[in-house]
Amino acid sequence: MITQSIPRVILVPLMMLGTTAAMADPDHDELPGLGQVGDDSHIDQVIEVDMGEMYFCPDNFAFERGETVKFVLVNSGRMVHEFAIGTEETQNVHEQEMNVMSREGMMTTRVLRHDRMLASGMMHVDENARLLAPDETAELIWTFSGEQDELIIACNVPGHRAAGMEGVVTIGADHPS
Ligand SMILES: [Cu+2]
Repeated sequence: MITQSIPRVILVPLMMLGTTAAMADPDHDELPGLGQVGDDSHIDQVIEVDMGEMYFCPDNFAFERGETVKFVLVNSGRMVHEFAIGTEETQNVHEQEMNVMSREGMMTTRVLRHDRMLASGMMHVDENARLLAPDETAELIWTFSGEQDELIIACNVPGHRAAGMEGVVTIGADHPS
């Protein structure tokens, strides 16, 4: 687990890095029910998602099971925003981590402090999420191969999901392979 995580931290540009404290959590990489990181040579559709205060546009997605989607994420807002794919449970865990980051000064409403995240060990690649500063763009390629029929897209920056920054993913019949 550790040997896998360390190279990812080094290879991925800072703006692509997700943020959780779960590096030591043995269950973290399993992402039960969510699916998996997609192969960029086999993308079924590309969807641009505009993120701002306090919305995702679009915020309602329907995919076939096994479909690979490239999300092009654009933070056109004035605040830091996150795009995280998860279930109610994983989003709640992630929100608690984000609360800690906010409290500890690793991020403000408008700025990501990558140096402080690094220093506290709270920065590594979160495969199913991207955290974007204002005007940042990122990509997330995901294969919706998990068992869940419905997933949640959420921004777990403190207060944002409660203010409406969430979306729904419905997963239907199997995608023809
Ligand atoms: Cu947000």
